[in-house]
Amino acid sequence: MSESRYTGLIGAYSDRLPLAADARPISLGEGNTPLVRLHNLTDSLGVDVALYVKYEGLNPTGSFKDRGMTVAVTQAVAEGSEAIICASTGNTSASAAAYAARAGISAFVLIPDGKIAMGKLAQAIMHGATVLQIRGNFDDGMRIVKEMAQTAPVSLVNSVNPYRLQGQKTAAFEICEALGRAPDYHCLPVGNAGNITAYWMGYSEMALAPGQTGTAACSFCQGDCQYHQQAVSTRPVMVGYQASGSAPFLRGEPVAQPETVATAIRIGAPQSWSQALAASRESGGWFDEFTDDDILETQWLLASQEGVFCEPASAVSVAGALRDIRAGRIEAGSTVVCTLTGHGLKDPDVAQRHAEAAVSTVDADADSVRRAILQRLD
Ligand code: AN7
Repeated sequence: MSESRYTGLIGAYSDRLPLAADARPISLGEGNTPLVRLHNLTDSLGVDVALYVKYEGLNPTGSFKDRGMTVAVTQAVAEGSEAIICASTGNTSASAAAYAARAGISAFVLIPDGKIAMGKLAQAIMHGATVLQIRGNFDDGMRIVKEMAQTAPVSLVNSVNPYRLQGQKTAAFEICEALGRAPDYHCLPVGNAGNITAYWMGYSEMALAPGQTGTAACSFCQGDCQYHQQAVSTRPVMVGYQASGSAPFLRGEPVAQPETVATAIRIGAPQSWSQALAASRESGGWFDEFTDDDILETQWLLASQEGVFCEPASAVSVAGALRDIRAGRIEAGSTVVCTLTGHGLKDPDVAQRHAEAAVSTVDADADSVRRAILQRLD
């Protein structure tokens, strides 16, 4: 008898992933993340838009990278690989390290000097990866690991590995299943541009060709869930947002010295450049950019008004959606999904910038604490 409990993406979507049937799934139960509607933010804007976040920070290592990593590492192990390598701004290295540990193989991760969030480095270390901090940025690291994959016995698990994008496309499946349709707009942060490429692939596979009939395949039910009978016939407009200091898609060319507080997307030469442009063009989408201040303000807004804590890079998707909703570029009545790519706990340093204003020290007696409560509620 097959297991009915959720066992991760490969269990849920084996029919839509290019893995051999006898490949041993390397899984930590990734995927199946919540789609959370942001009522508070849209109510306070007074707009009639159904705004959702796909909370990918709730994956096993705290980011969307786990979706790609389960498939890439499963394939690497099936091919007999005993070591994986990646360059990373942090989340890919955390995920690669965890899945390598799970598989019982080695992980080598190249990270930019001093520019990755503390939580991500802690993960790579705890999962036993060999961490190589290079005197250079992510783009330098990317160049080197591509060469290593040719000249050393290591499998490359950055998103240039097609199995990564295959895994990541499943987030689009889950969104269609949860909504019973594709959203009108999908907003997400763009760094190396793998994820926007993967979502577009997922939505495209989900959509039925014009004139075709059928149902959206729902893998979690036996054909009797409320959404099962609805056909997914459309694809969303894909909107990509970048940090102003690291915005090659806005500049129209690679950025030599990318900078941003959102270190996850501090990337100047995206590897999936042409695929991301194609997704944008085919879907009628666009790119836009945000300053570090805009990004941090939106991160704070999400955490303090919706209870959703994401890392700075992730907040750029909601910053973008809110701006475009306010401007009417995303019109009233739309259904909008933003991907929150990573958990806020990844980068505690950024959060602590708010700590001075939020923490007050009082004496350890009931009167002092009551006074503080009443003062705050006044
Ligand atoms: C939280 O970990 O590239 O456009 O090396 O960690 O698919 O690159 C991270 C990327 C967005 C951008 N949000 O996604 C890495 C890395 C978070 C991220 C992105 C990343 P892509």
